[in-house]
Amino acid sequence: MTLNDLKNPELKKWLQEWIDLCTPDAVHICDGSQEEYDKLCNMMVKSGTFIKHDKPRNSYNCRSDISDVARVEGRTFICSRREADAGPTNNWCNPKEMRTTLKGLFKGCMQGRTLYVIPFSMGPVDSPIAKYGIELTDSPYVVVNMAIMTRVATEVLKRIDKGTEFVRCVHSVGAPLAPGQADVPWPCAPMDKKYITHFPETREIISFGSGYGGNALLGKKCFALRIASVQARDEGWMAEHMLILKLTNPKGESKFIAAAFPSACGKTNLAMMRPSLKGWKVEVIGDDIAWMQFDKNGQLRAINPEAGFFGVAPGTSMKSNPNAMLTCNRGNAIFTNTAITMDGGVYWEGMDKVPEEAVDWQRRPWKPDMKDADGKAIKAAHPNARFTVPARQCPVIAKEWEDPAGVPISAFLFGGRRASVVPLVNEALDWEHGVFLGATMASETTAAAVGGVGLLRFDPFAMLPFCGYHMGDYFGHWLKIGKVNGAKLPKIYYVNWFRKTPEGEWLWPGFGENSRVLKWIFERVDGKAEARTTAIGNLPTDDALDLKGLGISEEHKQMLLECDKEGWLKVIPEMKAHFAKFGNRLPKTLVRQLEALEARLNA
Ligand code: TSX
Ligand code: MN
Repeated sequence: MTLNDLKNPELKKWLQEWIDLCTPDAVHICDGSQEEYDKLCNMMVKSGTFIKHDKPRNSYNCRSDISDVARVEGRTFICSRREADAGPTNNWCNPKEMRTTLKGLFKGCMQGRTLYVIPFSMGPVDSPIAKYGIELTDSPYVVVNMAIMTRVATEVLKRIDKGTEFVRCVHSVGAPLAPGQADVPWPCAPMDKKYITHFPETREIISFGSGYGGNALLGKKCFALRIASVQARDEGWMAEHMLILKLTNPKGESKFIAAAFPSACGKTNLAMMRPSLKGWKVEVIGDDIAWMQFDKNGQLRAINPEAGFFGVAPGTSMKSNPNAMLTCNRGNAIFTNTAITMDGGVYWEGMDKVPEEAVDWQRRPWKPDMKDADGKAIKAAHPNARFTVPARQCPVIAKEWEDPAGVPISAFLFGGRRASVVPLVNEALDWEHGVFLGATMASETTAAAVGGVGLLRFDPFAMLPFCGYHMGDYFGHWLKIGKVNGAKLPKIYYVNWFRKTPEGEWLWPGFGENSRVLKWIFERVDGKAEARTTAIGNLPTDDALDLKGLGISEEHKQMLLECDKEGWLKVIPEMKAHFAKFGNRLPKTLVRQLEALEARLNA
């Protein structure tokens, strides 16, 4: 398809305005074909942006600029008309003012480059839950990553041309080339010129200056969470930062579970876990985002709007996540900011076998014993190094993963990293209590984080950096979902794989052993497994949790499954301070939930 084939005047006007502003040397409309993917990858190999791996097959390595390695929350903006609508946890900018700033930055920004037009679908093209977008970008790295992470297709552009609604996404690395100027492997703009901007009222995303992940692959965090959360609020559905897994018991009965965790809790690991319990099976639908709607029968159904995994590489190993490793080993992967071994393979910290020698993510020779000036071990891969791989090649991808109708959700899991107080698993007393659990999700801070060790960092619903509107209103939306007529509401659970003994030993083995917790949840949903109601929620009774063969002592089991009233009472003031941030947009229901919890703990 060419620009001349397009009929939709609004679409043509939008495209032409950006082409005129950015003045690229060429315009290429992407069709999402394998041919196009291979061509662009070869081009990037020639230009020095990509290095082809000898293994896995058909895979590439890419090293970013050392200043462009992660999402930049400080440069991320919600440009709603009213500041109050962005809420206290987002950066806000007046949309008119931001458009003026961006116009200045985008003027001539694609000189010497090609503008790629990427028509993409978030979700299976025929799904009623799916939505379309078009990303304009001057980054071929973005094109090939979008080809893995979304469904790029001419069919999508045809539908948009016929009038189907779409989200307008514009991206530039912000590094125009003067005539004759040589390019660099990873062009980008300095930090003070990076802008990741969202215009929720007009469903637009405009991103300048960064080529990395969530800043540049606009279908993911920008669209599927920030813009989609606003669409979901307005249209009565849910756009959540959740994995979706399929859990099958030894009888062959299956349930689908969606789960939200803050970062560093092993969300991708859980999504494709190998259960230790015999006869139980976990398969993956998605590892990051869930879009959910109630069907005619009041059943909540979820799709994974993505088509690939953009996973954190360091820490991923045959021990922590064999299925992610096998997905990567099947090839067709892009590795960003990992190290390269001397035999042309890939390496990152935590991988099972440490090579004697490698080239690190900054293209320097690397050996395992190398230390920096402070005596700290030099890492081969950047801690935020990533693999981009197609979901379809995961050995445990569920057969329903592209079902346009979505999968029926039976339970929501929330969680956090908590060394004390929070039990292994806790069932919400009802929907509103479950929303309270989601709204008070938190992890303990580590030494590296500001504020010191042991304080709570709240990340309600794991959505704090990803909600496109006021978080108080977002809590309200969850409460409203609980009142949908005829809705079959999923049960809600709070899990904590990270309990430690006072001596600092892990109390729970985690990983595949988490299937024991999933089994209890499965059976609770069926009204079978037993629980006792406590001040904080429903906890497994003494023998309800299957701990056979684990060798956990009675004392440790008590610690994992106790309601630590004193510990909880100490956390209440932190919860109150957390809630206070949302001012008068905090639903009164949640204030009442907190008061009721305090009263139950004091009873
Ligand atoms: O992903 C993790 N999960 C979920 C797995 C399905 N991790 C890694 C977190 C960082 C991303 C975990 N780490 C989990 C877990 O359940 N639990 C722990 C803590 C832990 C670490 C090591 C051990 C045990 C627990 N090792 C041994 O006991 C030998
Ligand atoms: Mn995520």
